[in-house]
Amino acid sequence: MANLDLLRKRIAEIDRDLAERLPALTDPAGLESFRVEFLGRKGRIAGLFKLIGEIDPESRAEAGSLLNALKKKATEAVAAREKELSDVHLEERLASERVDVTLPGVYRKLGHLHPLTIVQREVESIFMRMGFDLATGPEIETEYHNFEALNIPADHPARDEWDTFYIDDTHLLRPHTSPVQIRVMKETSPPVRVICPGRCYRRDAQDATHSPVFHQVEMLWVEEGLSLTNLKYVLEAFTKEFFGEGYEMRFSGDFFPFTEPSVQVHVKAPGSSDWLEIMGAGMVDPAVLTEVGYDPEAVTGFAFGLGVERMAMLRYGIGDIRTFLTNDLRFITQF
Ligand code: FA5
Repeated sequence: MANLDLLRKRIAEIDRDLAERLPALTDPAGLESFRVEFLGRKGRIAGLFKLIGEIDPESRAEAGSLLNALKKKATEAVAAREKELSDVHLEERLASERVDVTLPGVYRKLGHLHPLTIVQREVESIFMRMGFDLATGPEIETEYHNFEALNIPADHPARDEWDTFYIDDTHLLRPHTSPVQIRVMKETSPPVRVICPGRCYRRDAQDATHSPVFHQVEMLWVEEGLSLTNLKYVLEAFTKEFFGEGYEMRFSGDFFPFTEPSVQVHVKAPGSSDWLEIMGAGMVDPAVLTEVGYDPEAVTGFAFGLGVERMAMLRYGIGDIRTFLTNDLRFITQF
């Protein structure tokens, strides 16, 4: 036969267990089995409620209120511990996932243009501001555009220098951008004012100023009444704008089958004693104008073929053309 004293004893036990065991629980699963043990339908507190029927009738009301108080206290204690655990968990997560927004970000270094691209684009933009159009032609060129149309027949000694890498019997990697002149003139009637940038290939042995693969920018201007004086003016205006003050330019006679007269242009950097050849140029040969269907009595023209690598060497003070091609980051990141 249960009595109130016995019940009080059991309640005190549960009270003690609550006080001792609850704070030791650290994970949600442990807390849940604790809850089931004490507050579940078959739990220890429910078991005490079952005893009420065995208690003296006059003490049952008191027993009921004692047990209700216990149940309330246990429910609140479990809920409080549950909240504590989730707070601790949250703090741990916050600590481990902490982001210091004041740290510098992780960023990918942006690349930049190759010095040859920078130079080529600058040459283009100078001439485009002077009213020139841009034109391009194929790197695999026909013998006709590369030689015959440029007044270089099969037996002409000038072929030796420009006979390069043949793809088949009639196609070769172009050794200069001059064939683009032919393509442009065949498609348009005068006046013509174009620049034609592009890659060229030669049998040249590699040295400090020669590379078997290099870049040229071709310039062509055909109109009524143009003379060598106009060519000289254009070249002087261009080199002055490209290099700025202090650079010197020198013209000397040369020979190209497709220009008459022909000149070569050298430039010297300030403080340097070395002249570097940057281009071949001249008045377009009447034979070339005739070949493309122009009337050499009505129009005259001039052209040049400019070496992009040489321009970059002069501009940046680079002594060896090979540095453009070696992909050495110590060099390339300086631009
Ligand atoms: C020519 O290629 C002519 N087509 C230029 C021309 C065009 C003359 C229009 C008249 C009218 P040349 O072979 O000199 O000419 O080459 C011109 C420029 O290209 C040279 O001054 C040089 O700056 C550059 N060049 C030539 N060969 C190489 C090479 N192997 N490596 C680097 N640059 C080169």
